[in-house]
This record gives sequence, C-alpha cells and structure tokens, in this order.
Amino acid sequence: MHTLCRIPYLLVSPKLLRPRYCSSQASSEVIQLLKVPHAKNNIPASIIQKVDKKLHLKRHHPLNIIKTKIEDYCNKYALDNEQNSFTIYDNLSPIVTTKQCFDDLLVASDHISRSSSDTYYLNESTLLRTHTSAHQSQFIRSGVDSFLCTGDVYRRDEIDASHYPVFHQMEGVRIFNFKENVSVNDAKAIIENDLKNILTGLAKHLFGKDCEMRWRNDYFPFTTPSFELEVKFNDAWLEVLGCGVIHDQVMANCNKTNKYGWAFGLGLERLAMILFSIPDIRLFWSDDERFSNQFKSNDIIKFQPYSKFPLCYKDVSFWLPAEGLHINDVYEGKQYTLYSSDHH
Ligand code: FA5
Ligand code: MG
Repeated sequence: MHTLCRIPYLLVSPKLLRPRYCSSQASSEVIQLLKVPHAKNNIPASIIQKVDKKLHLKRHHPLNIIKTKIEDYCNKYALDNEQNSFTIYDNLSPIVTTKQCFDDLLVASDHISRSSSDTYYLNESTLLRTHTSAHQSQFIRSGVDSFLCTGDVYRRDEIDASHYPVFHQMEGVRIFNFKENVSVNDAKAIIENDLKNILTGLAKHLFGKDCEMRWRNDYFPFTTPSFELEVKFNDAWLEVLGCGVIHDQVMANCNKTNKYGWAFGLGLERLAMILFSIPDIRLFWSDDERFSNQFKSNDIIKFQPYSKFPLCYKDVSFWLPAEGLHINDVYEGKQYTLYSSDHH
C-alpha cells in the first residue's frame, strides 16, 4: 500500500547517523480510503478531519517537541549502553489490517477492543490503528531489531481531560542478541531490567530526577510480564505508558524463535501534559494562536491558561489624566472610565 523511503539525518552527536524511514502514502489517499462506503464503516467526519493533522510532525507543536526529546533520549541511552541506535518511523499510514492490530498481537477473537463499539473500521479487515503496537510484528519479522514508531491512533473512547478518541503513541522495540550460554530466564531478566531502566531514565530526563512515579503490573496479550508506568500530575497518578517483555509466540510468529526483546507504548499527550503543565488533552487540537504561539522547539515552557472565549479585538479610546498615565497604573487596576466601541 505504501513505499518506504530512507532519509538519514544527524542526531545526538554529529558522528551518529540516525536512519529515518517514512511512508510516502499521501494523506489525501488515506482520506479517500476512509470514505469508501461499507456496511462496517463507522468512521465519522469528525475523525476523518483529524487524520491529516499529523500533530506529531508539526514543528513547534508540543507533541513534536516531546517526540524529538524522547527520540534523542532513547538514542543517547542506546549509545551510552553500547546498543544499536533506534530506527525512527513516524509517517506510516494509520490504516492497518485486523491481522496487524490484533492477530499478530495475540488479541483474542472475542476481545472487546475488536468490536465496532471500540474501534473505527473501514470494512471487515481494515481499520484505523488503535495502537502503534500494530506495527511491531512487521518490523520484527523484517529484521529491524530496534525502532521507535510514532503515529496517531484512534479509539472510540470516552472524552475527558486525559482521554480523546484520537491521540498519539510512540512504540519502542528492542530485540537482543544473547550468547548461546545465557539461559532464557537470565535473558528475560536482563531485558526486563533494561526496559525499566530506559523508561525510568526517560521519566527522570523529562520531568526531573525527583519526579514521582510508580510501576504497576499490567496485562497485554503480546507481552509477559507486562507493566504500566504512572507519574504524579496535579496530585493524581496518570498512566503514561504500557510495556513488557515480548511474548514468545509473537516472536515465533515473526520467525524469530529463541530471540527475545522488550516493547513499550507511550501516550505522547499524557507525557506532554505533564511536561508543559497542559491541563486538558483537547487543547492539543486547538488552532488558537494563544495555544500554538506558546511553544517553540527546544523550549520547555509552562503552559499559560487563557480565556475560554475567543480572541475579540476592541478599539478603546480614553482621556488621559493631565499628569499622564504609567502602564503600571493600569496593571494595578486603577479605575478609569472607559468608553469602548466594539469592532464586531
Ligand atoms: C497500549 O496501547 C499498548 N499497545 C502499549 C504497549 C506497547 C504495551 C508495547 C506493551 C508493549 P494502553 O491501551 O494502555 O496500551 O495505551 C498506552 C498509553 O496510551 C496509555 O498508558 C496512555 O498514556 C495512552 N492512552 C490510552 N488511551 C488514551 C486515550 N483515550 N487518550 C489519550 N491517551 C491514551
Ligand atoms: Mg493502559
């Protein structure tokens, strides 16, 4: 459905080349596919409208800033630990098959996540990916041993301050090469340790070494053991990622028997909310300049809340007191009589 092109560019150190791959499938082509009528097609216009936004690729958008920060951190971690660098994928089509999204990941045939009430389908066998894990097996099978894959994901989920039906995930995978004398148990213990190390280090790198976090056991059919990481935000625990040691059966289905590795899936909005103190996930979709103008690549700022009402320009005329007016008098809220005429 799409061809891959390779664009190498410089990263952490000028010496380190980070290979980057992207799909060349045009957004317009994806959008046409989403609109093809089918009895199972349950994708509303409000979702289709979001498909070509690609917020994670938009310069100066907080999701792009955090994505770059995480990619740089992960490749620095790889370099420091003498591991292969991560190949970056960030422009794969969000349309995947039920095999990619569920079967390859051992999701049971009657699991609720497959139902039309939870997932946006184009037809019986294609859907909008519900997580970036949908790309795991294709890369492992083709021999890519370490990669980061970012994209928009779609779920018919509730909407509140930390949930939205379209959000962004980054998948990370590392497959290890062990010497033959390392036992399976030892290999998996090393992998689990490396997984928790890179992710704990990431949270500290993003939020400071004193940030409050906790690991909890979780369940995913495609990893065992599985964990989630929660970080304290506004006095409450916020789940920011799921992860685990890749299930032997997933590896075997990729023709990688006796190979082991880890995988994680980060919620980019959740991490960006904590990093920039953005209180509501819906703000990421705002076209309002009062949102977008606050962010600049490489700058980590604290989000400044603004009025929920749209910007409204007014012409204001007033008489100055004879002794003149200092701007600080206005800031201090001195009372002046204002006669204003609305623009609109
Ligand atoms: C997954 O999607 C797994 N694919 C993660 C994974 C990858 C596990 C690899 C093991 C190995 P989960 O449904 O928990 O897991 O979502 C992962 C993260 O996405 C969550 O921790 C959260 O940060 C974010 N997330 C989930 N649902 C939403 C939503 N509706 N809105 C915003 N962020 C969400
Ligand atoms: Mg979860």
